[in-house]
Amino acid sequence: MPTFEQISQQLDHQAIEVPSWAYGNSGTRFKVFGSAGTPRTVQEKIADAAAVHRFTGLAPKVALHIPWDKVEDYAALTAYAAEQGVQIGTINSNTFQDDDYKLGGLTHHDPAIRRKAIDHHLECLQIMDATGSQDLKIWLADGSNYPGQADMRSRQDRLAESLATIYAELKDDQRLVLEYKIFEPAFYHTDVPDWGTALVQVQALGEKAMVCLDTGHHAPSTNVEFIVAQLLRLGRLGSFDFNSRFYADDDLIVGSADPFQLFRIMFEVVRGGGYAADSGVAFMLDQCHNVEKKIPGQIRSVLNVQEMTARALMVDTEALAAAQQAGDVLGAHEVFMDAFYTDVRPDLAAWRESRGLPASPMRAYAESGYQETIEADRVGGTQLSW
Ligand code: PSV
Ligand code: MN
Ligand code: MN
Repeated sequence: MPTFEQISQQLDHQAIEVPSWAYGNSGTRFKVFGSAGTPRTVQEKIADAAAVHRFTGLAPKVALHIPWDKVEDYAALTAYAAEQGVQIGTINSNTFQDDDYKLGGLTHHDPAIRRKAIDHHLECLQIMDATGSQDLKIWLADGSNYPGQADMRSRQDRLAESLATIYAELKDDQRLVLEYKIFEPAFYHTDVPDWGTALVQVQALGEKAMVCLDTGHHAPSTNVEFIVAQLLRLGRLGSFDFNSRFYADDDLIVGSADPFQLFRIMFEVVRGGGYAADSGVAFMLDQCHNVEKKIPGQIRSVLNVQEMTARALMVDTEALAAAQQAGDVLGAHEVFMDAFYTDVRPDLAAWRESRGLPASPMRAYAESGYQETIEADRVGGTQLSW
């Protein structure tokens, strides 16, 4: 097995994009709990995202969600982010909170509603021009609750047409990334429920259209790393929305429910070339911190991704290939598990120190006083939800 020393340089270029909405208050449909220090402005969300980067060196970009993060002046917001030491990353559209979209957005039977949803995406593209963002990420709540309610097939055609209209406006260096999700808020059918549908739709658009894999968006027991392998193989894995789940789209801290799954995913990412610095795969988090503190929640998340990446890089691929070739079932499995069971935490602490970062970002954050400062300062105004 390679030593940590042998793989450590490959950790240098790791970059994880954090979601602005992780710093706002969130909850379930039962209750959204307020919490001290929660941002009241988009700038405060960006400042918190920048704190995650300062303590970990792992999170140089923050993704925005429009209209949650709508501002007057995006050039000024971009400059503010740069002052804080981060960049604005993916722009996420939102067609799921407006009454007009009750029966759908890009798939709606009424051309006027479809036009409104398309125009929202064109506005997102303009924001990307101002922020220098590369990706427009589209997740649709579109679907239906009852058999017979909607014509599923014509909705696919309308979706293709709407996406093509948006795609036509992309600049050369911009991408459209389509995210699928099995269900919720629609409970009978969803218009982009799976990677197959997302793939078919993006392949019809062109080279600049990719698929986003949110780890919480599959049926229980789905082999998610197989989907990773397949999308990478086809050159269509645009991004991840990392989180973990016990039941459905729980949006818990990535690597908390199933670290082994995260390891398996990162192994396929490395195996398929998705970890290369120029792979084009954006590694984002899509999480909510309903009961835990948000900034440490994000720090824990990026550290979990780093830890499983290090372990995945340590798989002895030569020994693995040899065992596979020899048909040595348990030998191959053992090679794989050896890397998973390797505790890289002390090595990662030393790696951080050698790069001027705190050995324990969690402890350094707790001792920094940042949390106390924001809790004292951010009184008045309205705490942001998502
Ligand atoms: C939908 O469940 C989703 O995963 C999409 O990425 C949305 O943009 C995001 O959650 C909002 O939290
Ligand atoms: Mn998501
Ligand atoms: Mn989700």
